[in-house]
Amino acid sequence: MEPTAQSFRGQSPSRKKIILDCDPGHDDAVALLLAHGNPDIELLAVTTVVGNQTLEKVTRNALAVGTIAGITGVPFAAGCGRPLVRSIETAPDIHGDSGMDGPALPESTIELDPRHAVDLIIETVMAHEPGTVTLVPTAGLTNIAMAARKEPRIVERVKEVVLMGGGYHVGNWSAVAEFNIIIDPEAAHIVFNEKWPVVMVGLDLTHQALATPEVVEKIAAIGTKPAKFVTELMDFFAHTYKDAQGFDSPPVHDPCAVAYVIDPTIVSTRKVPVNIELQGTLTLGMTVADFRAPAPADCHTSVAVDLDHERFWNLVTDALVAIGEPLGGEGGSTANAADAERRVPAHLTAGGVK
Ligand code: PIR
Ligand code: CA
Repeated sequence: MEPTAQSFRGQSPSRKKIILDCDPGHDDAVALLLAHGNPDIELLAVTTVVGNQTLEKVTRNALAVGTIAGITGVPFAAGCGRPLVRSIETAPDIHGDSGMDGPALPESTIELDPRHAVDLIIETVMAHEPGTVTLVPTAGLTNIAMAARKEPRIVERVKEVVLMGGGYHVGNWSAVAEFNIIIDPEAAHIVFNEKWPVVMVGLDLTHQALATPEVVEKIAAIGTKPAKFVTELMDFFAHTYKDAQGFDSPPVHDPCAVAYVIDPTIVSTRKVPVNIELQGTLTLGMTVADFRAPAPADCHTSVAVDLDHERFWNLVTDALVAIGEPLGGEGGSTANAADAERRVPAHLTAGGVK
């Protein structure tokens, strides 16, 4: 079995293989840095989808984070530029006009893979042994739903889907709905109703992952450029989260899903049926979780409940220490920005998805 890609630590059969499907996004950036810097994760691919900002912007941001972290040999591909049914809804009040406002972003030295993210996800899952690839979506579920529909065999082949989204008692985009679910509820309905194991790392859990001043100080003390980049991200995120949602410290949602994959003892879960509300007038996009005992024998969904805050942030700081100072990485792609411009996949520029 030949992995299609490897991250900077080389191959190891014991590492957990993941595909990160994201919309960077301040917290997506931290998720990507954690996935790259942690020795127990093998990052097979990074895919992007419209969400916090347009597909074009979040893709640029993903490449910039990959460049800062020195990621080489991992394909980055752009996916869907709009949700399945609804019109595009972005989150500039939280993530700014660029989708990742705050730090200055470098020109990317990573060349975007020409494949559509949906095809890259399918090809990557099908190229690995059954039960070895975990999907980690940290954005709307459009790409994942499309992949399941285009190649249904991935559903039994994927090890599990560990997604950041939803909330069994909390909403952030309506009284009862979370952003990643409500921006494409039909896609979420598809993903939650396929019979693969789904772990919902929702707001109930991620609102415990606060970047407190002590956490940010610890990150700043690392003193490297990627660590400084994270403190600048957190500074912007703290201000918008205070203004828009009244939080004293911002919740850093997306790396919680990666942390669960690395060490499930950091995130406790409960097995409960979850479905997505598509009809409600007040409750569209709600992740309806049924906590009545006992859970049915065929229950394939679980929800994240409690976070070990200290061990979670230790994973993040350890990953940043492991990454060190890279910007662009060594021995990686030599593509310059003008080359990258010429090689932008057609689906990223065509059809009004900007
Ligand atoms: C965070 C997000 C969107 C809106 C708000 N208010 C806060 C993004 C994050 O990137 C995360 O994946 C998820 N969506 C949290 O709702
Ligand atoms: Ca996200």
